[in-house]
Amino acid sequence: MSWSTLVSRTTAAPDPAARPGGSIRRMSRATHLGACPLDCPDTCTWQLTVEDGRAVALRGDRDHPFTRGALCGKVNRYLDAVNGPDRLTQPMVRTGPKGVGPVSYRPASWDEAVGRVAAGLRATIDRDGPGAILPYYFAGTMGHVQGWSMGPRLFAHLGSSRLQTTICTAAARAALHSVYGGSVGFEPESIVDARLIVLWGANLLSTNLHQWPFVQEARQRGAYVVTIDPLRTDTAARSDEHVAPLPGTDAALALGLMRQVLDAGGADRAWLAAHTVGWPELEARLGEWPVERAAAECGLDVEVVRRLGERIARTRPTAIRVGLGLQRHHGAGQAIRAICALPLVTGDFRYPGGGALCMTGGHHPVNEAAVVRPPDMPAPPARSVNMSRLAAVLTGEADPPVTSLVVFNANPAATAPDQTRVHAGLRRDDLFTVVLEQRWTDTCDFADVVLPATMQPEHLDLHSSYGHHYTTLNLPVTRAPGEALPNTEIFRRIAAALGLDHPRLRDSDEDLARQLLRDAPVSFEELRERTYARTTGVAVGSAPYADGAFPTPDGRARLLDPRLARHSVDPLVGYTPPVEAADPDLARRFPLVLIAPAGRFLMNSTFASLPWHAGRMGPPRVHLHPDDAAARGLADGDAVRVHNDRGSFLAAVAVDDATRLGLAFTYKAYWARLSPGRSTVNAVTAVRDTDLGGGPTFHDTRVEVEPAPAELLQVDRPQEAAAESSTA
Ligand SMILES: Nc1nc2c(c(=O)[nH]1)N[C@H]1C(S)=C(S)[C@@H](COP(=O)(O)OP(=O)(O)OC[C@H]3O[C@@H](n4cnc5c(=O)[nH]c(N)nc54)[C@H](O)[C@@H]3O)O[C@H]1N2
Ligand SMILES: Nc1nc2c(c(=O)[nH]1)N[C@H]1C(S)=C(S)[C@@H](COP(=O)(O)OP(=O)(O)OC[C@H]3O[C@@H](n4cnc5c(=O)[nH]c(N)nc54)[C@H](O)[C@@H]3O)O[C@H]1N2
Ligand code: SF4
Ligand SMILES: [Mo]
Repeated sequence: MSWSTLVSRTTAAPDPAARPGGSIRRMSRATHLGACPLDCPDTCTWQLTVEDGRAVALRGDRDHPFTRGALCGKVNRYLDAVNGPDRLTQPMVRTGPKGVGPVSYRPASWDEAVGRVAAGLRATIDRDGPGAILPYYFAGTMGHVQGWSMGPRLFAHLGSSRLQTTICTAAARAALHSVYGGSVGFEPESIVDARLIVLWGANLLSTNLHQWPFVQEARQRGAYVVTIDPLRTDTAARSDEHVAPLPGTDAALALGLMRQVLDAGGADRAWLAAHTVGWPELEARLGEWPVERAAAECGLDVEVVRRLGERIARTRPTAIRVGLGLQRHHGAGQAIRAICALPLVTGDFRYPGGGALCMTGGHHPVNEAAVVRPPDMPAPPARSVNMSRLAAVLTGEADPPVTSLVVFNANPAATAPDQTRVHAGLRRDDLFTVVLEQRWTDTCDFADVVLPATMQPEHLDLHSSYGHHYTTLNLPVTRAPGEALPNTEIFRRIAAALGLDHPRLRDSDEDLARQLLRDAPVSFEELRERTYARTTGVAVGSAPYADGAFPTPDGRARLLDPRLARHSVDPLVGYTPPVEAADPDLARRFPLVLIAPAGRFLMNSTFASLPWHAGRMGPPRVHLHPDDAAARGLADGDAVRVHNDRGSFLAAVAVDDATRLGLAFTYKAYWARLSPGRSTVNAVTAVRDTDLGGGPTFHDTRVEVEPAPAELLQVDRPQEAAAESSTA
């Protein structure tokens, strides 16, 4: 590996001159390598320039083999978030009603705040048992240390409810586990060798930017690129072909394509016989899936499906990059299974650049389970609670009820489905809520105690990636603002205040990183020297499953999986239709299907309050096909209320032929407290599980839009947000 001589290795501790009250008073300037912490498959290595303890410049690291230099637009402005005037710098305790905002809070010392947290948790334990405590966390940082170690460890030791972390990839994980034995697939850098690339429900230019140059390289070598997406995204527009199925019908499309491959003589029978189970059963089922049926189910022209099937049948290698957005429908498990089955039928895993890839996580040997539940630390049995059901859990579904909620690395008041009920649950008087945050979010509005957390330049973390094969170490190199502390340290303090004295609850961040790396082919020391390393044992450009050897017990991929019958899922690869989209009665009342994919300048709800990012996103909009807008007498910019039986949100109409007739879209993860009417798209999304994995169904939603008075779009922005904008 080559290194830029301009880049100094980072040290574990910040420059002494940077410490508040430090006695050395000289100006220091150094550039350090670190990792972008965001929930993005790319996990970029970055170069952070620090001057006198403060982060002053950020750029991509050109030497990184996958991310190769440029950061994305939103993270080019990451220092707005780090150095923003709105960073939380002190613990805050509630003095007024819930749901109002910072006016209901006063600053407190760490001792007082942590004392309150311990007392609140202790009251729940004494009254309702430890299972009535629910930790709620997700991928605000993808870091294993600040995300998935000390916090979950503390709650496991207490016997709190165990969080099923389903909000994003549960259906895909379950499906990948069923078919391939884990979250594995083709080697992402090998895509340059593909002759046909299918970007299936994946908007690379917004959400997996650094895969795109590899796709372009393949194209220069003659590859043809097809995007399968109900919307003409930028990625679709820049592909050679765009296929726009109805949302939630991907399994039907995959079955039709497999049938066409079979009819065209493109099935690799020898490879199927050697390396899969269930091919005879699937072949029989494909008899029921002529392209005409698939096309009708997907709302596509028969010739489009036939031609794509023929192209796949004759093109080796074909690489299918599977996005995460397509799994936010009820039939997601079957959809991902069927898509993953397609390259098994064609034998594509035989070739570098062939096969399917949804997530690379299953290749990385990071030892998370053993860090959360170390063998030498007691962890009583506990019930599981599905995070995607938070609205229901907080409003009656949980028995016994949840009476303490500890939120970190997540903003469920904005991002969880059925927002009206989420907010009602969070408002409960008998719920004690603690939020660890970097800035004041929607969820902070409902907290009893808000604790200020550090950001990436200020803490240690370890990142594997779900889009490539490198693991990156990030060391603290700047001083945190005010009294902000790393999540890990906050949990160590809470454990101590609770009187818990197990030594595992005192492990340092470096201890945790070493434990996480126990099974990895790279040591903490090596990473401290090199920042990142390839950690999966899969060579660049290789075909890891050319000879089968999938991580299933017998090494075979599964087209038939009898274990799924336990979950009432068809053991054979097949099709589960969406729920709301396919409901004719509901369609009469709510004629529009609504999806809410990722916005380019946000990262879920992270950045939604920052002036630059909010400015690039613009106000919430609902994009309607021109004929849908015309049928309702709506013009571009008109104010509408988007509603169904669960709730509503206000938005401006964007008349947009990037979508199909009957399909509306908006971008996910605006903040309610900064939105007109204080609600977002998640006011209309449902608590409903995917067929496999218990994931959410954000895109399986029906709505209607109706005109609203224009003045309702004027947001009464809370004071602190207004102050922030004026500094832009
Ligand atoms: N800029 C930015 N990047 C992000 C995020 C962000 O919010 N902003 N979020 C991050 C997170 S948490 C995740 S999980 C990933 C998500 O990464 P992606 O999966 O790439 O992102 P999405 O935009 O959710 O969905 C991708 C595409 O799927 C399409 N889609 C929706 N329903 C269907 C369907 O039924 N079938 C098909 N074929 N396509 C469908 C959408 O129109 C969308 O264009 O991105 C990560 N990266
Ligand atoms: N309608 C709709 N809703 C969706 C989706 C959709 O497609 N449509 N997508 C869903 C998906 S894919 C996902 S992954 C979820 C994501 O939803 P969330 O998990 O809620 O993610 P974010 O909104 O990014 O919120 C993360 C928060 O963590 C904080 N944070 C970051 N790092 C740290 C840290 O080190 N310490 C602490 N204490 N806090 C930190 C950030 O400031 C931020 O407020 O949203 C889901 N919601
Ligand atoms: S969000 Fe993704 S693309 Fe952007 S800098 Fe972070 S890892 Fe790279
Ligand atoms: Mo996600």
